[in-house]
Amino acid sequence: MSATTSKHTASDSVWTICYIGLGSNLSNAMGTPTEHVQRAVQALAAHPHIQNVAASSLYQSVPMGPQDQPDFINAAVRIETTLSPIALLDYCQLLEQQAARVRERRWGERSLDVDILLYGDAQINEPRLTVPHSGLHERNFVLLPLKELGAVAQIEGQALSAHPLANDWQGIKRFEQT
Ligand code: ROI
Repeated sequence: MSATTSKHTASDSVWTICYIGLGSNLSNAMGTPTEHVQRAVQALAAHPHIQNVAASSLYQSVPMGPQDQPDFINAAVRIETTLSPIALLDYCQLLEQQAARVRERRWGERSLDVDILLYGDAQINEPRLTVPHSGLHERNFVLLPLKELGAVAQIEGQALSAHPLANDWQGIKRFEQT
């Protein structure tokens, strides 16, 4: 988005750079995994308090957790927002509901996960929200799209770009639409 079409105005409060993780491995009446993820990116960009949205490629990854479920479609999104962390979380959870998310088994299939991975350099430990996201450092399906977006962060004391899992392509590939 160019400066002239940016939603930023001088009277706005601070725009914080955030990274959001998206994942889906379940089709339902609302769409396929790819559609769930792409619709979430569009809905983030449409929010009046979110601007300059950049999405990574789509990735196809083997499930972490029970193996008797379909591969996931994963992506990460870089946004700038004036929303507070909890207001952003509320919006992420609304997007999950709009994808008709139902909780089946633990670590099982889901139509859409929308997770706040990083919120500026904030460290948040609240009942509803942990940032940086607690699983971030052990998931290459999160770290690879984050690295593609040029995210700069310390993950468990190590630069994201140098993190072994952020360079590990085992079980994950870029998703090519057919
Ligand atoms: N596995 C993969 N590959 N991608 C995900 O997004 C994902 N999300 C989850 C669990 C069930 C832990 N496994 C995943 O929530």
